[in-house]
Amino acid sequence: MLVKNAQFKISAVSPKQYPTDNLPEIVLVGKSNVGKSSFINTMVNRKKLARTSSEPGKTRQINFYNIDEKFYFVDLPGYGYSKMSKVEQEKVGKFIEQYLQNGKNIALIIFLIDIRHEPSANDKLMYNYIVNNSNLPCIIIANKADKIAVTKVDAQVENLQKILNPLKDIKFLPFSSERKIYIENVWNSISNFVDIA
Ligand SMILES: Nc1nc2c(ncn2[C@@H]2O[C@H](COP(=O)(O)OP(=O)(O)OP(=O)(O)O)[C@@H](O)[C@H]2O)c(=O)[nH]1
Ligand SMILES: [Mg+2]
Repeated sequence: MLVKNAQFKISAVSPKQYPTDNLPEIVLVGKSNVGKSSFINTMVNRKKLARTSSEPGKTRQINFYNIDEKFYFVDLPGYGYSKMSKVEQEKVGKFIEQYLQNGKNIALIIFLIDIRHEPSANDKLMYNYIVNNSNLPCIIIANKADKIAVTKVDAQVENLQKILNPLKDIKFLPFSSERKIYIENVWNSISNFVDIA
């Protein structure tokens, strides 16, 4: 898919500020620094639509991006950034929880993990919440695939799938914002859940 018009809509800190136009929402969930904001930029082919940083904890609010008036990409703050103050971590945790529990327009959760590492304890908690408790549709992206050899990508994705997902039928896909590869695969997978045509 070729995005024509991606626009920042609002940075929300409370449900009152979420958009009210009822467009479907595709939300990025994952630990801090895993590449959620970069993922949005890569998918819409814009360098700086969503703000990114090599320092974890860049995204502190819930940012909504209107994509061709068809859906929102929703950029959540990441969890598990240990250098963030306890108060700030709790605030971020509350934003995430409120959004996911509120989300009547959530059409798809894109859950990002790092292809190189075994999912963290927080990743496992989040995965469990999404898959077993929330009933929200979900796909898993194993990000930063450029960091391992191309020949090992498929095996590593399978490995992560075995760790997180032994019983469920959930799509796992590799991705790399650095190398801008696997983008079409991800759009195809998204199109199974959201009308993006
Ligand atoms: N090598 C590589 N680096 C990536 C990739 N995606 C993101 N990064 C880098 O990882 C760092 C964090 O990226 P962000 O997109 O800001 O991560 P985030 O998940 O939005 O982080 P928070 O906003 O803190 O939750 C940046 O330095 C990115 O350039 C990728 O696919 N490959
Ligand atoms: Mg971010």
